[in-house]
This record gives sequence, structure tokens and C-alpha cells, in this order.
Amino acid sequence: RHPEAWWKTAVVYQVYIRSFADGNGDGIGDLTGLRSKLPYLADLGVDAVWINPWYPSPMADAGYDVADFRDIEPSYGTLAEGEAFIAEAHELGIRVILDIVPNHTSSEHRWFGAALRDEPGARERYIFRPGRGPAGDEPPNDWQSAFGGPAWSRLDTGEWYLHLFAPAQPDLNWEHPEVRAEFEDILRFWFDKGVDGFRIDVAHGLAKDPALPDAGERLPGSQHTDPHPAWDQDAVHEVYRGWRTVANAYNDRVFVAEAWVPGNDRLARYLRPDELHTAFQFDFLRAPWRSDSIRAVIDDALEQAATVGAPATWVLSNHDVPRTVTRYSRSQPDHLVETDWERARWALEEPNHDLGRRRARAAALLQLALPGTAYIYQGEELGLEEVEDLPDDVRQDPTWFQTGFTDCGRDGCRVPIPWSNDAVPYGFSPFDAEEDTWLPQPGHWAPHTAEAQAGHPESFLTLYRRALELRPEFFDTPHPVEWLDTPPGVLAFARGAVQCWVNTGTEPAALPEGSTVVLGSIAGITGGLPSDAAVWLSEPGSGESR
Ligand code: TEU
Ligand code: CA
Repeated sequence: RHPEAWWKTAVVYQVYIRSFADGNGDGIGDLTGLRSKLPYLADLGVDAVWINPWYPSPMADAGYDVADFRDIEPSYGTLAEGEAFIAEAHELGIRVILDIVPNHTSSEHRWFGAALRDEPGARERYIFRPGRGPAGDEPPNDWQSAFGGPAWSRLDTGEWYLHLFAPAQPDLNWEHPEVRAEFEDILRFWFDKGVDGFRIDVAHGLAKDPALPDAGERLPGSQHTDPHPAWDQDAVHEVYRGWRTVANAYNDRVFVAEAWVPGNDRLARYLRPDELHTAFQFDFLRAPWRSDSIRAVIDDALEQAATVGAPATWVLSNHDVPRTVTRYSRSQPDHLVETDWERARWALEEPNHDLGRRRARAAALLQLALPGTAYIYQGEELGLEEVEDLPDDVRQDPTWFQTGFTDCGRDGCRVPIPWSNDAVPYGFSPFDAEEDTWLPQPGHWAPHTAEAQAGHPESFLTLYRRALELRPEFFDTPHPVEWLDTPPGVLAFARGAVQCWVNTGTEPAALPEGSTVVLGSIAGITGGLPSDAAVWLSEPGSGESR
């Protein structure tokens, strides 16, 4: 392995704690469950975990509504258990990245409570404004919540407060020095407990144009305009320069920005030696299964990595977007997709999950062969599909409510993980659990449990384990991506003496003569690469074959 900082080449596993593993039988994932699965994560071979918010929360947005940034949600466990988890993960060589949510707090955070009681100075920490119109009963401006509907709610007192997400997530005022000091202190609190880094929720939020002007016409089909006075404002960079100073006082800590800004140029402004170390590049998960689109996305990401000096990041899915298998299981458009539009288009087309799985396996080999950091969302390694037929009455995502039940939201990728056994809850909860899982699992997941896949040579899980085992030697190297000449529909590159080939087309592709297949997305690949498959190859005589 090259002697780079760990986070430049890490494989990071995203744990959506609520749905990972339930230790006490209340149907909700927790720290006992997570700790019991640490050996699984070590076997899988990941370098780090990123845990979605685990702080006390009323769960209006599955924990992204934080009531106390210095504690742990009681239904997940205690602070002491969190510390034990960090220590146990470290013993197994797994780093721990937490999720910090600086754009907003829960409406049940003590600061918002003080604001509601109109304690002196308390409203200044949030964004309160009088309404418009003669009676002040229209919102202060035209901003829309990312989940649908206006971004303002009105209190009994007649004043309005801003929430770019759910009404239970009031936006903080980042011009306020107390807000800045508080978050730097929260970072230190967790760094002192040994946490290795933070994923920064909506890192392009926080700073708003102080005049709070109308945003104007929205982009076609989107919630946003570009530019938008609530997003990607220059003032946010000063916040991160402060955060970087905090992180630099510790060894080897990392920030990864979640910033849905249009294009890598805009993202690059966050990735500076005095700001954030890395950021998710989401174009990979927005690319259709087409060699030309995928190659363009890879080139763009690598170009940015070279210019900015931050590693490229490869994300196939997360807890906000439809699962990879399902994304690839329908006809593929010829352009990058907006993930929330996809759900609407998909209602019109039956998924072919076998096809989706075949492509997702190939995509995994591609992802793990690229230079930089790779993120795996829990269940991706099991080949889980989006659960699209959740009953309406179990849906919890505020998107579902705030769009007036027109966008079914993100619950379908958040269904509890199937670990073992033939029936629900598939070992997610203990066998004598008192409660159903917080979202119901499908009745047909028995073949997809981790246990069913564990010893199976052709399973998804085995493919991931094998790929992660081989990655350090084969692809975690300083060799750059060198594209190879390929027929249409085929994507292939060399990195030193090893190659990755992906066939998104309909015809089989000839592989280089004399090369050795190191790992294939499907079994039995020899001379030709079938449609929707991928291989890792070593060149003849390179001595790297296995
Ligand atoms: O998501 C940020 C965000 O911009 C989302 O609205 C995203 O565009 C959408 O989910 C795509 O469908 C982060 C978290 O990842 C998300 O889970 C939270 O709901 C949100 O912030 C608010 O904290
Ligand atoms: Ca539990």
C-alpha cells in the first residue's frame, strides 16, 4: 500500500444504525447490535465505518433532527456503549466516522426550546422573520423545503422560522458566534473520544444570503435554483476553515462533505488544505448503466482529484437514494439522473432485479478498482433491492408527508438488514423480539441474508469479500487509470499491470489474449466478457495472477 493518509484510499462502510442490527428486540437497530456485527465488518474487510446520526432525536427525520449533539439516542444505547464501540472498532483496525448535522437542530434541542420561550438572545441562534403580506401570514420568502412545501413555518406569536428540511429541523443562524463556537466544541468532544472523522451533513448549507432574497424560478423539475441564496454561499467556507483548525490539532482526522452542488468545480471550493479533506462525488450514483456516461463521470472525478489534491470518492448509493440494484434494474436513460425524479419514472416500469443484481455486481468491481475512496452502503454487499412496495401507513420519511403523499420518499432503501434465518426479521432482531422491525422486511429475502450468502462461492457477499481482500494488492496502488481501447459499450482501464473491464453493452467483448482473470463479477469468465459483467485481469507475465 502506498504511504498516504488512510482516508485517501479507504473503503468506508455506511452504517444506517436504525436498520443495521437490533440487540434488544424493540425492532430498532442499536449499539448492542452494531457491536455484535463488528466481526462481520472486519471479515468484510472495510477500513472504516460511517455511522448515520446516533444522537438523541425525536426521529422526525430518522436522526437528522438532533436534540443533543453530545450524547447518544437512548433507543440506540448509552454514551458509554458508544465509547466502547469506538474502542472495539479500533481494536479491529476499523476507523469510526460520525455524522455531524450543522445546518439545523431538532425543534426539541434546548436552544430551540429557549427560542420558543423567547428567552433573551435565543431566537438569534435560528432564523426568525416576520411574514409577508398585510397580515404577515405569508412566508418571508419563496424558499422551498428540500422535502417539499415552504421552508418556513409560523409560530403562534405570528413569527416565522426557516427550515430547509422538515418543520422539526429549524435552521441555525451561522452568522451567530455562539453557533460557531458550539460546533467547534462538539467536534472536539467527539475527537477527544477517539472518533476519526465526520461526514458533514448538507455541507453546502449553513450560510445563507443575509438578505434572504426570493430564490426565483426553480430549475425545471428540481427543488432548487442555481445559484440559490440558501445553498453553497461563500460564507460557509469560513466555517470550515475554523473546523479544519480544530481537526488539525489531532492526528489523522478527516472531514467528508455531503454537498449536492452542481459539478466538481463547485465541490472543489470545499476541498482545500485549510478546509475539508474530502467530499462525496455523487455523479457516480447518478450515472446510468452506460459505458459512455460512466467513463465521463470517472474522467471528471479523476480530473478534479488531480487538480484539487483530494482523493476521488466513489459512491453507488446511500440512505437518501434508491438502491443500486433497483436503479440498474430498469431501462437506462442516456443522461445523469436526479434520484428523486427516478422514483416517479420507475412507477411506470417493472424492475428486473436479476438484471439489476448482475449490473450491481459489475459496478462493485468497477468501484473498487478505481483510485480513491469507496463508500459501501449497508446491504449493498448483500445485493439488496429497494423495497418499493412498503405499505403507505409504515412510511416515515418526511418527504412522503411534505409532498402530500406524491413522492414515496427514502424509506425503501432503509429497510432493516436481513442477517440470518428463513423468515422476518431474518435475525435483525433477536428471535424472541417483542416488536416488529421499524420498517417491514419483504417476505422473499431469505436468499439474501448474510448467513445464506456467507459460504456461497457465487454470492454477492463473497464477491465483495474477495474484492476487498484483493483490492490492497491490486488496486490500492499509486498507478493511475489508463483507458484501454474498447468497443462501444465496454469500459476498460489498466492500473499498472492489472486491468478492470466492464461490459455495459449487449454483445460479449473479447478480453486481452493471455491475461488471467483475477476476479469476475460472475463465475466462469474466460475468453470473453459477457454483457453486464466485469472482471479484474492481470496481464500475462506480470506475476500478479492468482
Ligand atoms: O441530505 C441532504 C439532502 O440534500 C437531501 O435532501 C437529499 O437531496 C435527498 O435526500 C435526496 O433524495 C442529508 C441527509 O443525508 C438526509 O438523510 C437528511 O434528511 C438531510 O440531510 C437533512 O438533514
Ligand atoms: Ca433495539
